[in-house]
Amino acid sequence: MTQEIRLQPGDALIIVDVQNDFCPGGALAVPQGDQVVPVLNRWIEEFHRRGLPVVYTQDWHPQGHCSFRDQGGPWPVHCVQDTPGAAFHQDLLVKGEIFRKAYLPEPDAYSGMEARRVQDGRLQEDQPLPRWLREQGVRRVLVGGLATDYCVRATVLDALREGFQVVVLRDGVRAVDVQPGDGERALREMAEAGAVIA
Ligand code: VGL
Ligand code: ZN
Repeated sequence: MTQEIRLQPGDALIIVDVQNDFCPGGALAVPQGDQVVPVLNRWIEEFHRRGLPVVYTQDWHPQGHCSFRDQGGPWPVHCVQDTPGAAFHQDLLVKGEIFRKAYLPEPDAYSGMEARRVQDGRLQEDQPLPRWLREQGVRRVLVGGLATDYCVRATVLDALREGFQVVVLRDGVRAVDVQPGDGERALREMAEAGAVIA
């Protein structure tokens, strides 16, 4: 089901993992991952115009992270802390709070709801994203970014469990599709869990 979205007070925008390693040329490239950037930039500007919060998550792994193949994990080395691969795509408008996840050697964390706020360059263990959102009076989150079938999916399902209303920005997400159809299946799963696919 697709629906038109009217922004209102209590809305926040979550930009999930729009990082170089998830874009074409990156270590774990999502096909057409960079195509979310212009779409999300329009949403970011609209949120700023309305004075609504925009937050960004980053996959932020130490070297030797448990999700890497050389450690027995499923993924190539990607999004290593303070490397160009972990940086945001250069065309993404970055103006808002940054939250980082999976920053310890283990476990892995796909969900942005497990991310912690970065303040003055330092990660604040006691500021998980859901708490910060509640403190801002956020009731509904709009979610876009990478990848539909991993971190977007996990972020959306967790946000619903945390009690937020969730809208997935369909044009603003792309899937890894390790198996063909993973992205479409993830969208269906998110819709069945209560997310609006816009
Ligand atoms: C992600 C695979 C590994 C994601 C992160 O951001 O979707 N996918 N780490
Ligand atoms: Zn990762």
